[in-house]
This record gives sequence, structure tokens and C-alpha cells, in this order.
Amino acid sequence: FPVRPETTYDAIVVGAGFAGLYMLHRLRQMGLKARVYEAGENVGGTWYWNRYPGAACDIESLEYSYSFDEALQQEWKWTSRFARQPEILAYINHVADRFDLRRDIQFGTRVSSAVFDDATRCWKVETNRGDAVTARFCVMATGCLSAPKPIEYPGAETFRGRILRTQAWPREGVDFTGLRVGIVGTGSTGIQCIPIIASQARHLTVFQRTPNFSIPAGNGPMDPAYEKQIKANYGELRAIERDSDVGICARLRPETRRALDVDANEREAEYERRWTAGGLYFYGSFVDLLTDKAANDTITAFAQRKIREKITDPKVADLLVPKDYPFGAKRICADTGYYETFNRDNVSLVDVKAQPIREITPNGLKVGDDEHELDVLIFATGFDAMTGALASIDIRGRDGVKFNDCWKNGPRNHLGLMTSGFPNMFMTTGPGSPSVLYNMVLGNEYHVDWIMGCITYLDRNGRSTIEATPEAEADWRRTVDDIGRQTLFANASSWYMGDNVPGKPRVVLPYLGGFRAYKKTCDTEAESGYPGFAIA
Ligand code: NA7
Repeated sequence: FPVRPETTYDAIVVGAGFAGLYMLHRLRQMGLKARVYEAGENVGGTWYWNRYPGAACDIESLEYSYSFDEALQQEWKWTSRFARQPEILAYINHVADRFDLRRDIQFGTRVSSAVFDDATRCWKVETNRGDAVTARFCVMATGCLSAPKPIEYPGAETFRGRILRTQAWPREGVDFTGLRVGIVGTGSTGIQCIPIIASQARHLTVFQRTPNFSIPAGNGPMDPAYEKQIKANYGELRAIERDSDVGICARLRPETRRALDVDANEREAEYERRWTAGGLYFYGSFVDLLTDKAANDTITAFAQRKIREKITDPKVADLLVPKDYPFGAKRICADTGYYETFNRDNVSLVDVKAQPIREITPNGLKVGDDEHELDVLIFATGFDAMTGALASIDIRGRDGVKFNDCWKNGPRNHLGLMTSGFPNMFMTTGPGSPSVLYNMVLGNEYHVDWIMGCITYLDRNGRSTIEATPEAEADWRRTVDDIGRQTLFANASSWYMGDNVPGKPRVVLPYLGGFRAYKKTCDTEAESGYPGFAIA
């Protein structure tokens, strides 16, 4: 018989992805009673939902994995250089079993509200399944890319074919054989699934609004010698990753030179070396690529040339080569045969910037005056990034203040971790932190460890609550904005800036000063007794 959950906990954790699982593990290690609520029917978060064909991580498996347990990282064997979604999900399931985490996780349950009670200094958390529990701490491990954007065109209910969303892909998979398929969206997701769908469908029509820069992933089976070498020096690698800006260091370290400090031949050679190395290493070719427009022009031109070379039809190449924004200012992608897919006879590209999508019709998609007839229409249109998942929960802090009112002009928090007026509510990889530009798994580990340090501090000092001060929060917002302005990120329209969601305020969402500097600030904050936080 199911046991009725206890109603009082030390901590409630929302989400059982990489962050939530490690959070639960650490809370338990400290002897705290915790419960995790997870909307999915199993662990995995991002990797549970995004099971579209071709889904894979663009950071190497040996790096995009937990570092907190030496036996785990030594014993787990990755089969490919960049793990595909099923393997990452298998890994996360292994972690849940290995550390016996499932007994404290309630699946298929979405947290609907979290309300702080001033009298008891506790959070009352309610779910869509009728749970009502209280806890001293509430950790929002809700993920940065977990609230899919709704379909933004009318007529979905009239479509006679099938509509699919990449972020909620059918578990049983989809057979596209013989079908006319359309896909809207050419971000990382679209770029991963388009080549695979094209190889199955009768015809694939790609509806592209903005072209993206994508680098060949260079994926393949794990090289046993490489794995052995990493595993023999894992501690050292992890230390280097934690002391870096992006946390991707195994094969090639990010350059410390500036692009224009070397001559054109050397620069080209460096770009070539990193382009060939595959994946996101190309990003680290020079240190100033995202802060100096002249430096960026050199990598932009290189990438444009490389992309153009792959495409047979010059008119198609004109559409696929990004021209209107600096390389890297939108999240770059990693692909396996993406651009080459447009050389196939059964693939066509439709520019929906020139002629906007009007509506979904019973037969397909109407773009300008043309109706494209389709059997399947796929939306790979992205997420309400970094704030969407939090906004979907009715969170109320001290004096009943609504979280969504506090954040209506953009996120407000200190160090991306806590918001004033919301005591003992932590967020992992929140806006104002650098995690989406860093190795997400390590970014989550860092946040969880910081939160545990904070909880330990409160307990050692006999205090009950902590929250950001309004002053520190305002300072941090200024810092994030100022650093953002020194980069080229504002020169593109992207989810980093909130531009991808109609009506969302345009602000720099991640901290763009690099993980190393961010970590130093957070470590100093903790070491000096949390001066930017009010402790009671
Ligand atoms: P992204 O990167 O936000 O990409 C979404 C794509 O969908 C992008 O090409 C968008 O074009 C396009 N899009 C979004 N809304 C529309 C509408 N309304 N009409 C036409 N096209 C649209 O999401 P992904 O899921 O691909 O990747 C998310 C992150 O996951 C990625 O950055 C990695 O960090 C991993 P736009 O550029 O907005 O013109």
C-alpha cells in the first residue's frame, strides 16, 4: 500500500534533473528530510523530456557528468564521445539507483504553489496531485530550458495531420517513412533532428526564421585510450574545469590569446584546428571573440565560409549562412550533417523571416500566400528560458508578495541564487548565474554545494532564514547588465536576452563574466559571512 507522504520536511526540491538529484543526495547526507517533486514520470529533467531523434549533448560525456563521486565517474562507461539522450538518461537513472534517491522523489507531480508563512518561517508547497506539505527550505531545481514555448500560430486544432513538439516527444518514437514532414525551428534542437528526419521522411520542409552557426560535432565511439587518460587524471581535469569560464577543457583548453594579437595565418590555423576538433571547442579559439567586434569578425567570416562550402545550391547557402549577428551571440550549435542535409532532393528550406508564418491550416502550414501541405508538423521552437519554469509556479514570499510581480520587469536576485522577500528559497542555475554558458552539470553541482554551505552556516549559527538584501540584488542586476553590455550578446536576438518570447522583457539573463569570476564572487560571499544576504 502506498504510504501517505509525511507533511513536514526540512526541504522541498522541485525537479529531479541533474540539479534536483544531487540536491537530494546532499540534503540526505546532512541528515535532512527532503522530498522531491518531479513533473515527469521518471528522473532526468531535460533528458527525460527531450527525446527527439538525434538529441545529444554538445559537451563531451566525460565532462558533462557528475564530478562529486570519484567511484561513479571512474566506473561509468560512456560509449560515445558526445552522449546521446538515451545514454544520458540511462546515466541519470543509474545515479538515482546508485544513491537510492527514488524513495524520496514523487513523480508525475507538478508543484503548483509555494507560499512562505511568516509566522512559522516555513514554505507551504502544494501540487497538482493534492499534496500540501511544509518545509523550511525550498529549492527550485526547475531547469533553464524546461518551459517550452507555446505554439505561436493559430489553427493547430484544425490540422488533420499530427503536431509534435520536440520537448515532449512521444516515448514510442515516430516513424516518418512516406510522410511529408515540416519543422519550425533551427536552433540546437532543430539542427540535431533535421538530418535524421530527412533521412526517413518522403519530404522534409524546414521553416527557418533565423539561421544559426553550427559546428560539426565530430561524434563517434569513445576512444578507450582517451577515456583511460581522462580517468587517470579526473581530479585534475575537474579542478581545471571549475577554474575555467566554460567548463569544457578535456580535449583543448580555451585560448588565452586575443584574436588580433596573432597574424592571419596563425588565426586561421587555430580556427581550423578547433573546427576539426569538433563541438564547442571552437568557441574557445581566442579569449576576446565575444567582447571585441573586430576579433569576432574573423571567426564569423571563418565559420560563414565553412558553412557555405558544404551547401551545393548558392541560393540555399545564402539563407543558411548567418549574416546578421556576430558568431556566438546566439547559442552556437553542434551538428552531424546538418548543412549537407539541404543538398538532399527531399529537403526544402522556407525562409519565414521574409514571408512570415500565418497559420496552421487543416492541410499544413500557411507561409505568406503559400500553403505547404504536410502530414506531420514539428515545433522545435525553444523555451521560455531561465525564468519560464519559475514563473509557472504560484510563488508567494513574505507578506504574500507574488514572485511574478517582483520579476515582471526581469529577474531580480543576488548571484542568481536568492531573491529578497523569499527567504530560504534557492534557485539552481537561475538567471544571473553563468550556468547556461558553462558545463551545466558542474554548474548545478556548484550551486547545490553553495546552498548546502549556506544551510550549514544557518544551522551552526542558530539562525532560521536567509534571503538576498534588496541592495545586493540591485547591485548584482547592475553587474550582470554592465558585463552583458561589454559583450556582443546584445547584438543578436536570442533566449539569452529574453527576445525569443513575445512580450518578455529584454534583459541579459545569464551572468556573462565567466564561471571563474562568478565562482570567486560566490565563494567570497560565503567566506565573509554572506554580506549580501539578510540572515535572521
Ligand atoms: P532555440 O535555440 O531557442 O531555437 C528555437 C528555434 O525556433 C530558433 O530557430 C527560432 O528562431 C525558432 N522559432 C522560435 N519561435 C518561432 C516562431 N514563432 N516562428 C518561427 N520560428 C521560431 O531552442 P532549441 O530548443 O533549439 O535549443 C535550446 C537550447 O538547448 C540551446 O540553445 C542549447 O543550449 C540546448 P529565431 O532564432 O528565434 O528567429
